[in-house]
Amino acid sequence: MATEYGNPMGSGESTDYNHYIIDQGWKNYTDEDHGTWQILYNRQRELLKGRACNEFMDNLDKLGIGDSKVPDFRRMSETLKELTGWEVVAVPGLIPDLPFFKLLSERKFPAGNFIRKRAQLDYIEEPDVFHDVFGHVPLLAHPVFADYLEAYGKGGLRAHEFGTIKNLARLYWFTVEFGLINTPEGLRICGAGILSSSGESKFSLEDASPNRIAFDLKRVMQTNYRVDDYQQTYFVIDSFDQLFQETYKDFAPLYEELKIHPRQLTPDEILPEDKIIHKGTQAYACARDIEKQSA
Ligand code: HBI
Ligand code: FE
Repeated sequence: MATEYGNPMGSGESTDYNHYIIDQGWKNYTDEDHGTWQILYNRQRELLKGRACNEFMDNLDKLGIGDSKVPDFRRMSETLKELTGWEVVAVPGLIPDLPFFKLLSERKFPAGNFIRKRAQLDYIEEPDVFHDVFGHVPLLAHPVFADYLEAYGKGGLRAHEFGTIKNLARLYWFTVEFGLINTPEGLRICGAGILSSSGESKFSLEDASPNRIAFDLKRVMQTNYRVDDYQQTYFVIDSFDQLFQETYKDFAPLYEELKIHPRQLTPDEILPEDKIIHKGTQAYACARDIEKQSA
């Protein structure tokens, strides 16, 4: 569909991307599907005690996201709408950047409606309903995070005009997907990619291998990430307020600067100006690279 990118935002017209939205088809989930949800839910719920930020755990219950069945988007959205005005809409999997941003800018969170098979409990290539709902939806009930994600969607439409989607995508990756947060009780997880992964829930907080570095907007926008394995660097925010404050501004000057002085940092790089919380050994990443070479 070539028309997807044919009508850039900012031209004054708005494109209707609602055709990406499908019916969740809740009745089509099989007993095995609900069972898969149950296994994943119970495993993460246990693992995330003392690891996930409190805002995540509290909102999971508040939204009625429970262990017994794949949540019904319509019912979940009723509660979510009352809390922050967000709703969850079903999509068939990954959708192109522009419709993704457009939906976020309208406080509609696109969630995959399918659930992974039993053979892929620990790794999937496209975001499924467990990642999208268990991982992402609870924080949409947090007022400040809710505003942040809407602003991100609007920012995405602008980044498209500037040709800086890659920079902005890194912000999403290192916060919404793989972010950590500093709390009075210590480091906690807030990123959905970690919250929905049993292995990375432990790895991100406890393993000596990855770097843990204080969040810095420009730095994050210059940092390449891995999509095929655990992250080599995690960025730590101090609060959702900080995240919102630092990102709720016009990125145009920053984009200009990034264009004039382009810099791409490798996933494990450390800079002299970084505020390091933990300097990683990178032992895990090194071992995995050797494994992959000899495979
Ligand atoms: N589509 N369904 C879905 N979920 C995502 O997280 C997603 C997407 N399309 C694009 C995208 N993410 C990213 O490339 C943006 O963050 C840039
Ligand atoms: Fe995600």
